[in-house]
Amino acid sequence: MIDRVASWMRAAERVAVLTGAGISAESGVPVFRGDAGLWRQFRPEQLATPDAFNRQPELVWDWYLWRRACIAAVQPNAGHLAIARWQQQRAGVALLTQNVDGLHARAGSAAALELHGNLWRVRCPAGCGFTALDEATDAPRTVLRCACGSWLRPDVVWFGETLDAAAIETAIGIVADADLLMVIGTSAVVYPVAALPQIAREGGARVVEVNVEETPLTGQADAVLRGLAGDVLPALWREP
Ligand code: BV8
Repeated sequence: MIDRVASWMRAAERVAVLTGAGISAESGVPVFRGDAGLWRQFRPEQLATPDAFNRQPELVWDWYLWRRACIAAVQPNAGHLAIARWQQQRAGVALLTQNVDGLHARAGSAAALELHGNLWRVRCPAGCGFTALDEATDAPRTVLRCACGSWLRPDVVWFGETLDAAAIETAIGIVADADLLMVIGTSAVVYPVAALPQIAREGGARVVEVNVEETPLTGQADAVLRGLAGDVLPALWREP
């Protein structure tokens, strides 16, 4: 199946790549719906919400600063690096990610459409326009309030919040126009991103799932590569 998908990649003019938390798992970044250590008593749906932030901004910031420290301590893995190589070595590869960890950029991917934002960026929710992109270091951000007095927030899309309209429109255009969609390391349950593979299929694309376990997408995929992204992805493309 690897060889068949590799031949699809070579033949495809436009390849869309959609990643989720699973591509960062081998770097050591806890996935969402697994056993995420000290945060296991919380579900992301409880903390990654505007309501949680409005009620307990310190708790939500503790979670994001903990995640920042986890991410700052790790490196991109072979899966991230393989995708960056695809983008460097051939034309027509568009990268969409649900991840907010910034690891695709650190792996050398020039353009990753970050559909759920980026936890290294903060913004003022009170509309004063302040925003800042912090260095991916383990030095915790200490300024959590805006000069205008409001709490700053991580510039990510929380549950119950709509995605940036331009970003999701761009993503829909990319997958609708793709010949091949690679869906890597996502449980395919979070909408509206989880609707993208169906849009790709309706546009005539082949859909390939790379995952260590079955997901709601598995039955709809044209090919399933069951394995670690860090093992599977490098095998899919050899420099011509
Ligand atoms: C929206 C940013 C309009 C924050 C995230 C009821 C009320 C309100 C909303 C809803 C509702 N019902 C449904 C919704 C919509 C909701 C939703 O889909 N909920 C789900 C849980 C049912 N969506 C939203 O709210 C979205 N907005 O719809 O607005 C609206 C408004 C109001 C009401 C209705 C609609 C906003 C969604 C964005 C939320 N923000 N993150 C942050 O990260 O801090 S989502 C979060 O989950 C991350 O972005 C993450 O990327 C994303 C998806 O998770 P995955 O990436 O798939 O990660 P997961 O751990 O789940 O899976 C990892 C996979 O990798 C697994 O399959 C595993 O097997 C695999 N894997 C592991 N290791 C490897 C591997 N694969 C390969 N190799 C490996 N080594």
